[in-house]
Amino acid sequence: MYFGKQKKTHPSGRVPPNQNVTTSFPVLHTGNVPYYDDISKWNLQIYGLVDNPKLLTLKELKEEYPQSEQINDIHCVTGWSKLDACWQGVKTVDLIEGITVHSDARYVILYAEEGWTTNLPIDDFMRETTILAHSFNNEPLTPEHGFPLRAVIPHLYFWKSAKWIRGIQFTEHNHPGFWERNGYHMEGDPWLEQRYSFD
Ligand SMILES: Nc1nc2c(c(=O)[nH]1)N[C@H]1C(S)=C(S)[C@@H](COP(=O)(O)O)O[C@H]1N2
Ligand SMILES: [Mo]
Repeated sequence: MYFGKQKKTHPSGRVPPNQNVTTSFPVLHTGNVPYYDDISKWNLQIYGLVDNPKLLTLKELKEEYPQSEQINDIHCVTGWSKLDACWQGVKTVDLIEGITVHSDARYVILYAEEGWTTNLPIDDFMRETTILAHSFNNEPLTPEHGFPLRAVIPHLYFWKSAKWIRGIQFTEHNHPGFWERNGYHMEGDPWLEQRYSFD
């Protein structure tokens, strides 16, 4: 007989263990919500182990890349899940078209405003479902939810989904980001409950 901790599961099968579905959209982050005087000065830097690093403006991202919609479920490590979140933006598979990533690149570091970072394996970043979103429900992201651009990596806990993203670095080695240095998991698969690195 098994006397271990009982896992709470959701009848739909869509919700990872020990998560509760919310219909609201909680705001969660450390640090300040950035304010932009002149959004034309904003840019996204793509660099590291690539042949051709890029510096993209918001206008370029919206006008020169295929625009996609992704409807997905998001799961925060603190226990809330939100089903059918609807994002518009550029999928990472489309973003990377025309960029040659070196074969020794195995990880991606996402940089946000105020030096916040998170890290993940390149395969997770490059999944078909990963999107850099500028809009939610067809409206520009609100400042609290990441305006002007955030990552959405739905199959990992939501802390990997950097709001206010400014940089994407391809690296050979894994560098723990902000929450990862504070005990969160290097990978963060909600179905495996990879919440903390000492699990
Ligand atoms: N730049 C930045 N991005 C971040 C965070 C942060 O502290 N800074 N927190 C993460 C965490 S823990 C969560 S749960 C989600 C929350 O996104 P939301 O506020 O849009 O719900 O953002 C993630 N992205
Ligand atoms: Mo979170």
